Amino acid sequence: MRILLLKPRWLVKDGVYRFLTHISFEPLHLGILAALSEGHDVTIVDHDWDEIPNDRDFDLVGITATTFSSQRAFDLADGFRQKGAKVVIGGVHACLMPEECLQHADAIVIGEAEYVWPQLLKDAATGALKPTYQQSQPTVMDDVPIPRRDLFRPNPLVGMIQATRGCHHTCKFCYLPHVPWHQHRRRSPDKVYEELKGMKQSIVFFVDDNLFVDEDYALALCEKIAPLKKAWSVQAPTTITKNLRLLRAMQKSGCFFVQVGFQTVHPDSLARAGVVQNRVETYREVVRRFHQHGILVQGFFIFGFDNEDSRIFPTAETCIKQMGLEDALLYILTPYPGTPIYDQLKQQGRLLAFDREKFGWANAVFQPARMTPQELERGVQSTYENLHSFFKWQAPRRILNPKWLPFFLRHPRILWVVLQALNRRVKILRD
Ligand code: B12
Ligand code: SF4
Repeated sequence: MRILLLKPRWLVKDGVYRFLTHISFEPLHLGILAALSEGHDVTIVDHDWDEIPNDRDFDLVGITATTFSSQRAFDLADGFRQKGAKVVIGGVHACLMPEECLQHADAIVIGEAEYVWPQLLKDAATGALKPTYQQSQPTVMDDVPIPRRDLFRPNPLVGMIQATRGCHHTCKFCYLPHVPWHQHRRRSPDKVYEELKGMKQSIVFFVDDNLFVDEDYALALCEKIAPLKKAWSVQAPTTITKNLRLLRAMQKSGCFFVQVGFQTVHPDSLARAGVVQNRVETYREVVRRFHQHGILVQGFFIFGFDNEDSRIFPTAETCIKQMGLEDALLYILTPYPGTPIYDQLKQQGRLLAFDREKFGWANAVFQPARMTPQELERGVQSTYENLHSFFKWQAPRRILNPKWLPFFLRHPRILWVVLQALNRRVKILRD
């Protein structure tokens, strides 16, 4: 069969990530599906960077959908079905809203795909597609094939890789704790080493939900990959900074940058969000310990919890400035179907009807308890602007610091991305 695997556009104009035009994130999910499609003619298209191949015919089109890209996924699915292709939708949105996805697809895959995709292909080839496919058990990580990176557009700067899936935390805004495949699963360090060795990029980003659930595993992984001398980055929880041995191993193996989900600077918000692993009073120390080990830190912060009024913005700004971070990404709480926060807001009649493009954590899609939606958006926008100039003035000191200058000189393209980030303009407010 001629198969098209398609990722709809993610990046939005003036969005938080728009400045990352020099990093084309590799669509790992599509690369994995391609690796499981032996014997078929497979094309991968990432609409953030590639054109939709409307001039070609395909027998089967597989589309990955997140909540915020779901409308674009449906439009593409409808178009391909009109042209006669069979369409399969998978990805996080297919597991959160299967019925909705089925209205635009001949079949959907709920959750992980490793064990059902080969059967789905056989069914498609014989005209016997079933509407729904779902694995009876979570994927064993050593069964995940190496993604077909040869089908990705050339991406010399940053490669993506996954060592683990799942997370043991229960943040109330996250869908992961509520799906059957949430438990933490690990690939053997040997397999990760082999995949990493085959990647041509010298900088890699681990896309794991939470690589550090088992700190002994994380330590073993760092020790295994250290000889490859890759520079790597990952999302990391605040809790690992208690483990100095692990931090040292991360440093020695090339970790240069972590994104940390501090989530909020307000203890009441942490409690409401179910983020039991964070303590506001430790934030400065958390950043300091990463820095001690040569690791740069970007913080994630969410605004809009029910205890917050507009005083949260100056409080957060002051706290974030004192933390010593290199950068911060600010998000507006976004209730995704399948999360307790969504259920609560729905029950209270506080969900506002908005198109799916607004579900990218940059718009108020619900009625906040102590602010208007506009106050919430304006507050995040102005905090962004204030912090942006703060980080911009701090950056030269960091870049020229003897701890990090050699790294930037070795990786001038990363320096270029940092400079782009410093010039980014984030637009939260609605047009
Ligand atoms: C890397 C990443 C990013 C990167 C880039 C991603 C990219 N363009 O490729 C960046 C940093 C840019 C990013 C940004 C955002 N992200 Co993000 N990101 C991820 C992350 C960590 C990894 C994605 C990945 O590669 N996974 C590895 C693959 C192999 O796993 P998978 O996608 O689950 O695929 C499996 C199955 O789902 C299935 N499958 C998937 N697609 C398909 C398609 C078909 C046809 C089939 C059959 C099966 C199938 O098969 C795969 C193998 O089993 C995920 C979390 C995660 N660990 O998945 C979040 C995640 C996708 N991001 C999310 C969000 C919300 C965002 C942001 C909106 C904000 C934020 N909070 O970060 C922004 C949006 C950007 C924008 N609009 O400007 C959410 C989406 C939730 C939702 N309901 O839609 C996730 C799930 C995180 C979470 N826990 O909530 N992100
Ligand atoms: S730590 Fe991250 S992945 Fe784990 S439940 Fe919380 S938000 Fe989800």
